[in-house]
Amino acid sequence: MQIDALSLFPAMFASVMSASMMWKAQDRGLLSFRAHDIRDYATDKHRQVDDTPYGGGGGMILKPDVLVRAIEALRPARETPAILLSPQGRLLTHQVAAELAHLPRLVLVCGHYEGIDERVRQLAITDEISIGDYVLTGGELAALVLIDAVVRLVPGVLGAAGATDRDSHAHGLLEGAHYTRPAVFRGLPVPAILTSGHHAEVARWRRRQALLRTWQRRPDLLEKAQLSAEDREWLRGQGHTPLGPPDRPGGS
Ligand code: 4GY
Repeated sequence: MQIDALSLFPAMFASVMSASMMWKAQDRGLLSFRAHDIRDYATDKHRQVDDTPYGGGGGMILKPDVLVRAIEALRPARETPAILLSPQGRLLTHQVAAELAHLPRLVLVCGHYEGIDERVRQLAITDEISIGDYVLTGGELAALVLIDAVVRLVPGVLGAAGATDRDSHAHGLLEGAHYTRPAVFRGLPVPAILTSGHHAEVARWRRRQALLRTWQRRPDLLEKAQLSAEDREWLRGQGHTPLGPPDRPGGS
């Protein structure tokens, strides 16, 4: 996968992209990443990238000529999405990340200051994504969040042990608790079932922990999750009143 980011502060990408899994993905040849300076696409002698807004009001707006030229230079193929990171975009979820992880190439556009000229959206942006309902000073941190969420889903990036199908949200439930040695820590024991060696019982316990945690912390997710008859039966036994969708064939 090739990812190109456009930013006025391309140095913001360096530390995140040269650590941990993002580094390994590049080292293994699974990801090619480059951050580009929007200012390199300015043509006047002052290399001006922003200007005051028509109609007044404060702040600066990224100039459309510079930004459209930059996006077009990085996006020779019409199939490559040019994604603007903004609070006005569709919310980034596991499903959105999984959809993007299939694509061979992404161009990420990071605004700064008050925003971008609307005509950039009309002419050169194909998708707009938000990482949450809050406002950042620029799109760079949002782009890094998107890159991390997408790249870890690219086959081979996490290696054999890093199965992403067990992730929180992959099946619409939160993950349950995890434990490692020691067996007792400051008086707190590891649940006995995990050291019992009964794999089917462990799997059932984990499923129930995930159901319980999702019910307690994110009941909205439980409403949408695909639950088996056994899941619903068990939740009812815990006092949960089932309001979610009816059982679906193949739900596990
Ligand atoms: N939230 N999700 C976000 C953001 C900053 C002004 C446009 C967000 O994705 N991006 O807050 N971005 C703004 C700053 C220009 C981007």
